[in-house]
Amino acid sequence: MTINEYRTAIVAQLSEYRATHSLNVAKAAVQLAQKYGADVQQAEIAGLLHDCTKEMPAKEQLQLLEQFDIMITVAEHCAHKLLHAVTGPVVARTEFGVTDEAVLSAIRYHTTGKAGMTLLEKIIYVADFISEERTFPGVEKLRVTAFENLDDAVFAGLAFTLQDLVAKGKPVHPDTVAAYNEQAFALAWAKARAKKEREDRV
Ligand code: DGI
Ligand code: FE
Ligand code: FE
Repeated sequence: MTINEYRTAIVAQLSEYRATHSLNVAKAAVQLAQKYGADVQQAEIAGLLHDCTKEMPAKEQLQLLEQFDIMITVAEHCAHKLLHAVTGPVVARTEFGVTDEAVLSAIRYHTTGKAGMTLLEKIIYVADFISEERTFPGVEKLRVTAFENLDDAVFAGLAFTLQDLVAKGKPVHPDTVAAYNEQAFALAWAKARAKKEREDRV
């Protein structure tokens, strides 16, 4: 399928709100890909398709996963909002004919993130946050950060999600925790080393 065909199919398949969101995420993903030297076409396709199963009823998504022998964990069982990231790549592959594993993986981890994200995965994770129609407090600052330092934007997104989930007493997916800790430990480690170097100098 061409990019235009993906776009038409997504607009036909999703509600007006979700289609607009998908077009906006694709647009932000393209801009981020240009800024950070990622493949623009992969970014656009992943952006367009990232929420392709978001409006499929949970029951149908669970059936689809059973049909394809895909295991989910207690986290997805307890939070059905997480299912669309697991079923998204299945539908992207079977209905949209996407075979590019990098694109499929960006769809797979767009909701939780994970430790060791690729550039494309980071771009889709951040594009989903800064998408034009988003209005949450702090989105303007995140839009600026996204084009200054992608890792900082990923970290801010993860921290925002964590705070929101914890405030509501909801379970946090282990991939979200791992993604957050990867950067949190790296920052803490860098700080500890800098402190030691300062101390060693005197
Ligand atoms: O699909 P979108 O609305 O565009 O955005 P998304 O795929 O990031 O989904 C966001 C929803 O998923 C939001 O309601 C928070 C929820 N979510 C994200 N990470 C986690 C999570 N829910 C749980 N329980 N645990 C997580 O780690
Ligand atoms: Fe999503
Ligand atoms: Fe989304």
